[in-house]
Amino acid sequence: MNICVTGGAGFIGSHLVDKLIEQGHTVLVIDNLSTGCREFVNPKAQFVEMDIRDSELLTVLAKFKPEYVFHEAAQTMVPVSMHDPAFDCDVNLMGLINVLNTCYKINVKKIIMPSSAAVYGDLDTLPLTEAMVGHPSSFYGLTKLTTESYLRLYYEAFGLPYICFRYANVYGPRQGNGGEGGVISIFCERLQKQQDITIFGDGEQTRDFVYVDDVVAANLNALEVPDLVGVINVSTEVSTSLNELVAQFKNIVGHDFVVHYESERAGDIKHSLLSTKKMMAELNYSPKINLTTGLANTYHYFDSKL
Ligand code: UD2
Repeated sequence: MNICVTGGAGFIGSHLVDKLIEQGHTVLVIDNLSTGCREFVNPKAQFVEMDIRDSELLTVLAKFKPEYVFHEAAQTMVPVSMHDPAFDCDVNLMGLINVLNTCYKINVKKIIMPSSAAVYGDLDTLPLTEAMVGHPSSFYGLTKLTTESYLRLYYEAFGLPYICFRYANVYGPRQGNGGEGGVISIFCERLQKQQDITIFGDGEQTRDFVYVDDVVAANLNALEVPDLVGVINVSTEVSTSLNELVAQFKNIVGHDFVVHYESERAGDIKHSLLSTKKMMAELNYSPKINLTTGLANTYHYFDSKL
């Protein structure tokens, strides 16, 4: 099949492209390389350097005629959204609308894209299920919640089917170039360089860390269920505090390191744990990689970069 991946030079997008190529698909990557890396783009993929807000997107996709579009290009950083809500909105909503208009004009079968755990905000009842009403505590969470509503309306008003994944905290090789650093990639990079690490807050905040291969597998399964439309968590339903994460790093790293504690970051969620029930029932997928294995793989990837 012809498949377009926006953000295919980025962390998650580039892994997805590799798997799609492995499965024999013809893949077009659209990426403006603002945070993505040209070297991450599979050499067998076609590549167009373009911003998702560019009006020429329609011309490029009309020529390529994708059956499916994976829209991975986004502003992904919670702190960036707090410093510059307008930029976050421009990329994540105006860019989205350009992609959606393009998809329905060229009759794409389905758009598959990420939302985020950030849409839930700090809800008390865990694990978080898709039916819960979110109360985002960051502008990033707000644009992602609004994304879900745009997808629903493009489906109801224009008949464009969609699957929207609420990703938990995704980690793995290739994370951390440009703006896409998460706590695991930041710690890996610093520890590889024998530097200290910093925890924002008391370290008792918890996250649901999901390995990138599991996220990619969930995306691929979405191609197998043509009638499925809606919002689905992609997570492990395993809760890990940052202090526990540091303890796991101590087992892997092989040298002593210093942990500094600083004040909490604006917009941060305290606890994030996402139910896997719907993913298992409707996508027929459950995560395969636990944190110990995923962390070791990721740490050794950063090792090989030095
Ligand atoms: C992640 C996603 C975001 C969104 C959100 C949903 C990443 C990079 N971002 O944001 O896109 O989906 O989840 O809830 O995956 N921290 C430290 N020290 C550091 C860096 C971070 O203590 O050097 C803390 C940070 O304050 C937070 C936790 O680690 O409490 C996780 O931070 P993150 O930036 O990895 O991810 P998060 O949860 O803000």
